[in-house]
Amino acid sequence: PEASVQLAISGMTCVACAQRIEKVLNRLPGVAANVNFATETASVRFPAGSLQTDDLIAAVRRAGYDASVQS
Ligand code: 9UX
Repeated sequence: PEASVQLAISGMTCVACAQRIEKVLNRLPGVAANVNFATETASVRFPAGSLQTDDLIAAVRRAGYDASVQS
């Protein structure tokens, strides 16, 4: 089943940072991500059967930023 999560992203200093993170997330199979630089958030839809929220966060961290689940 498809799940969705809203992430708070930190460490973005320009609009290209958001595009970078979006690419990194969208490279994961089945993921559809939208990163908003202004609000420092990411809306992510992902296949819950093969990925977990932690996988999304790990991908963001590997790219040099940080992410946490937005409550
Ligand atoms: Mo521009 Mo954002 O180099 O790191 S992509 S500041």
